[in-house]
Amino acid sequence: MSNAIVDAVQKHPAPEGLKYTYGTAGFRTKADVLDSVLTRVGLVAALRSRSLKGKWIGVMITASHNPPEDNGVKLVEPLGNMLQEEWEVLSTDMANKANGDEVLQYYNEIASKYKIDLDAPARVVVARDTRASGARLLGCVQDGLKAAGAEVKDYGFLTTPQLHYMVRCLNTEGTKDAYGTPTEKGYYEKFGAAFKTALKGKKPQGSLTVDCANGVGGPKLVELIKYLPPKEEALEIHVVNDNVIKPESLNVDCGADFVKTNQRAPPSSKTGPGDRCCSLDGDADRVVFYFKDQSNVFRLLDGDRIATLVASFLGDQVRSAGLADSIKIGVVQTAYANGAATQYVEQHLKLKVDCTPTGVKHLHHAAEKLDIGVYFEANGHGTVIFSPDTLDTIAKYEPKNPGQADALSVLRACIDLINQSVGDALSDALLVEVVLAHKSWTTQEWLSTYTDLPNRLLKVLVSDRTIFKTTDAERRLTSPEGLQKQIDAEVSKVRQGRSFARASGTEDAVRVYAEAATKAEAEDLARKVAELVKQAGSS
Ligand code: G16
Repeated sequence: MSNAIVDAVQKHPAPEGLKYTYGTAGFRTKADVLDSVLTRVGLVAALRSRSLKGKWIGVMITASHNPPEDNGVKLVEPLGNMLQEEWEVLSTDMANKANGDEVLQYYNEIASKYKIDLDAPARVVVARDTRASGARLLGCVQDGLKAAGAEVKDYGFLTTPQLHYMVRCLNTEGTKDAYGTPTEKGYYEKFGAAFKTALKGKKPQGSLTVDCANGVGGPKLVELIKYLPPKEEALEIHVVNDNVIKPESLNVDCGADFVKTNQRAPPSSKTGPGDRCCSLDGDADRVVFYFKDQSNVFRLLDGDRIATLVASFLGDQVRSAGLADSIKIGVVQTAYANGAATQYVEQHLKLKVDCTPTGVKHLHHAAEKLDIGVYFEANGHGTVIFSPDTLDTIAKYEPKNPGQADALSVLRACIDLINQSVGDALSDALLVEVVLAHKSWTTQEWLSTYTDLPNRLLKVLVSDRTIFKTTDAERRLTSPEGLQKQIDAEVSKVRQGRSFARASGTEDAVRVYAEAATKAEAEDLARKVAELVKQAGSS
């Protein structure tokens, strides 16, 4: 095995002078400098599986919302969670070893540090999105996995959440926690059936137009539709921007990131006033909704809105089922959550809000501490997780009257409809449809629950983004020195102002967020903070 590892690593030499980091969502950068990283990730995946006695570990090759020329890779833990932080550090170190001998030495060091039996079985599941570089990078991972002697299941093209689902299913198969059948068909059947049950005969108003960012979500949604109840009885879905034959169109002028960042519909959109639309991102783990109002003004219903809608609905069902005393719901957000959304959850829904740094892993961990944890990033990334005790309570509860029985059956169907291994744009979109159908709400009614504070998100290019260090769930900078004070001074000049800057973990840029009482003030604040960041980043 030792020679095989050295050979595999030498086959994909690391470019000189580059430093790789396992960031917000794994390794992510230009695809043409990733070969060496992918081979080493194969080795780490095999080690991680062996450290967990041969449990299946996932490897997803994707750069999600990034431009077509980027790619990336992330590792998935046995229950579909993001990789443990300790192993992120090991992955970073492994990616930066100079050559085959150093990699082999480090591989053996990890094995001895974690008492890993290198002869034990290693099992790894791989999948990829539709990027042109995906096939080549898959070959690089395969070389690493083969050298490490791992058993490999290659699912071909999947959305990121489908891969998480497969990993969880494979590891729970035949146990009391069995999550589903580990096949694509199994995924569609599970979510399709849950959607039908959760609707309880209610028909969503109008149709839903889904912009698939020209990514893998397109063909997968087309497949999922075959397993949903017929459109005459339930939901009519129009699939747009599903061109995966032209990978250079991925995320270009469409998709969840475009819509959220630019606060407008994809230029190709042909929908009319009141038409309900949503956009997925390149690997279908994020979704945002939107529509044009009667005055043709674009209205965004982002991750914050999905969280408030879902939390209020689940709260209603828990109360109606008679379980309010035993089950508490909480919401987890990041600093990007609109101030008005946070206020609405705390003051109107009367639920607890936690704030964590950006990155699903942080939100997921915080949500795991709650009975029902609703977590969404404003960019549309999120899901709901139910604690084991809560699942047990809901499964065993005997309803006392027909009203309780109804609510309980909706609640149980929602548990199946929500992909609890990770945020899943397809499952989240269906959940939103269920809630709107039950409430008989249009998007306008959903929007009118509260008024967002005007906000602006900017991307600033600097020479070294690593000098931007934060604290307090990324809401304050500790470095470069003095910058936070300057930001505070700008914030104090506008009404209801709030702004922060943080280095992106997926792109080579610093992100600046600002909100204020008016659009003009929010835009001005964002511009000023971006200028301060630019200056600090160039000195
Ligand atoms: C990834 C992460 C998200 C994060 C986003 C942007 O999303 O999974 O948690 O919000 O990147 O992160 P950053 O601001 O650090 O670049 P995706 O959909 O691209 O995988």
